[in-house]
Amino acid sequence: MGIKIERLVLRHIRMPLVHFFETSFGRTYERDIILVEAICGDISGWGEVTAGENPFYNEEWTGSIWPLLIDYVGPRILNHDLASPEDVAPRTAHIRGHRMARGGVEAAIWDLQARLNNEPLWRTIGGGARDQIPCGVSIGIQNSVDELLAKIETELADGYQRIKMKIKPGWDVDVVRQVRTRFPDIKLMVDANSAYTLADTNHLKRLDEFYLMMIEQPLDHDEIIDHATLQAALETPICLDECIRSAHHAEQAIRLNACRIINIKLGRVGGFAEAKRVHDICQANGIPVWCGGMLESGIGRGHNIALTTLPNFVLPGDVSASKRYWARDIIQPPIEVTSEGTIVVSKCPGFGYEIDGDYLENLVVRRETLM
Ligand code: OSB
Ligand code: MG
Repeated sequence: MGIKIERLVLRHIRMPLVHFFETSFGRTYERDIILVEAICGDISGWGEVTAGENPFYNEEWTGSIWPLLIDYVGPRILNHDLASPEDVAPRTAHIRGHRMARGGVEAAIWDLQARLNNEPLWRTIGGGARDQIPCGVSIGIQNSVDELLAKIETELADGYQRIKMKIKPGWDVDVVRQVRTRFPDIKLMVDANSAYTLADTNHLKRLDEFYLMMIEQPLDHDEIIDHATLQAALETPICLDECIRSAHHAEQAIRLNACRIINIKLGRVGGFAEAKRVHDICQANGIPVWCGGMLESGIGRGHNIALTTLPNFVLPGDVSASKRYWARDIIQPPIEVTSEGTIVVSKCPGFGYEIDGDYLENLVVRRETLM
């Protein structure tokens, strides 16, 4: 039972965050998100492009997504007979990079397939290993250590199972020490978003005394080999994020011992088909994975929940409640976290939540229908 995409509706929406989010590469106050609605007959599937507002996490940004989808991805996907959503990625594989743009369309078509099958997305992608997913939070760089400590306190009170804090040169060892002193027993990790080089090896070794679960992406965004050198010098496990854009990268990083954990992001690897391949390679090699976040709206968040039901997502991910990001989310009901720090996986068709269509339309800054 194949699918033919008759229309792709692109919406660029703008949503203010309830609190700014700061990483080593900058601060975000407001999200500019591109949503993809893939239409077949009277059924719509929804996807979210997870690129940021600037090309600082990777090379993609909201501004690159729009022309890429209109000029390259749309024409290669529309009105073709697709035997399954697995056929979407190969049709755009000769486009270099731009995995988030391609992945947003791919995810929309998986969601469409799930809705055509009248089943939850997690079933369509072959997940379903758990009916609740373990959740952590990613806490940005704050204006003061006191603010960071207060935020951690609030997140722990809400039940979250692990705390990730962002670090950068000047906001690292001393801040982590204060967090560890105050919270000696929590599951704690750090994420550097590529802010260091091998010249910082001795400095990064000082983090070993804090028995962190992992240090995420300390070195350059496309540098697997230096991570292997650093991992050999550190006790703390390295987790790769930015470096892993494909299953092939995962295989190379594992072969070189460049990391002991991998963060899988749907957009970064170009969609569900590649995310599953990364998952499978990690599983076969005893490398645990968790689902990363890109400050998604409820649509991308719903996709992340489905992804996290694959068996090797054994560590708490950066998939957390809607209210941590948005005064009002674009889905109904908003995503909530239990007092045990889990999200109960929806059994509704598709990604499991309703689009709040009226509210969504209020947020649209531009729209384009491709057919
Ligand atoms: O490196 O994981 C990251 C947000 C934007 C860009 C990169 C990252 C992040 C996060 C936020 O850590 C995770 C989330 O809460 O969505
Ligand atoms: Mg990261």
